[in-house]
Amino acid sequence: MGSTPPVDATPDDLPKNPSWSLDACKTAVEQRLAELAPADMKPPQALIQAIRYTLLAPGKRVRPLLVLAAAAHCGADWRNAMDAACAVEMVHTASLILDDLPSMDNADLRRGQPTVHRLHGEDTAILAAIALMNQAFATLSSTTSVDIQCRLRMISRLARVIGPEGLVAGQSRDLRERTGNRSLEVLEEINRQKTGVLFQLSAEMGGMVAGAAEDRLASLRAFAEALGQAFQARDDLLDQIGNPAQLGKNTDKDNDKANLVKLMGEQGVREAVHRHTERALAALNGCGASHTHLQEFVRACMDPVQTR
Ligand code: GRG
Repeated sequence: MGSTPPVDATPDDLPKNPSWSLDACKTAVEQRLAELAPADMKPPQALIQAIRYTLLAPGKRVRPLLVLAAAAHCGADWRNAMDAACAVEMVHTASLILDDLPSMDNADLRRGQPTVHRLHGEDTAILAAIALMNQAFATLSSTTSVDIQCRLRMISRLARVIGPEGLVAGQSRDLRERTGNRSLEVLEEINRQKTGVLFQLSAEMGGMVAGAAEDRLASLRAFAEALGQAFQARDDLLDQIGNPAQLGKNTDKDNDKANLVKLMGEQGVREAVHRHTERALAALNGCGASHTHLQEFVRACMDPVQTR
């Protein structure tokens, strides 16, 4: 398997990652995504255009950067985690396409451009989402930068995370349990299923690529669970106070459902974002590594919430 470090290596024993920076990683992710979804793929042109239109649109790339930061945190060369990072971004992009459909959030703006179904039709949007999900599995199964056991573990985790007990469950509950009094516990459980599970998977995959031991994977999962709560709370707040031109997506989509802002007020959500972020960073303590990569990642993806 080439450069995956031994399981018992500590990050400080290992060579430093080559030219680590979030900007360099983001550029590399976008280049690799374009290679993994090339314009000359065989499927019908309309489908390829829809896939590339949404996958290569200017997303923040939070989840793939988390995969790479977690891999670097555990001492791996982040480039070995690139295909895993792209697989997660494909699944996340598929989830955005589906979330935007008329039968779900009925959105017309995403990543600063018209949603896929508005531009390419609902049929093509659904097929593009299915294609992206399967492309994610194909990418993980054929990556050459990790060994077969690691590939199988990642594939198995991905299947579980997006399946009926994960992402799909979170979305279904969010849509079906919109009204009435949703307690903080219920909202946080839905947010964990809707957002936290992909964050956890991202951090865990980075650790797996690095050959991290189970205790380190557990601390990465705890870190990412808390960060997922912070990120979703921040997203809920931006839905209420952000502006579509800045965010590149529709706002006020949560108005008809019980949500964190209604439950806690703006200030309460800001405090929750802070609390969960601190909890995330605390989860890394005691795992014996320096947290530079993940701290930098947290700073970048949790920048202070903008207001109108
Ligand atoms: C099985 C792939 C699949 C999905 C089915 C539709 C669905 C279930 C889940 C959608 C869940 C969802 C939309 C959660 C919201 C997550 C969230 C905070 C999205 C915004 O993420 P950003 O801000 O967006 O990282 P960009 O565009 O920057 O990537």
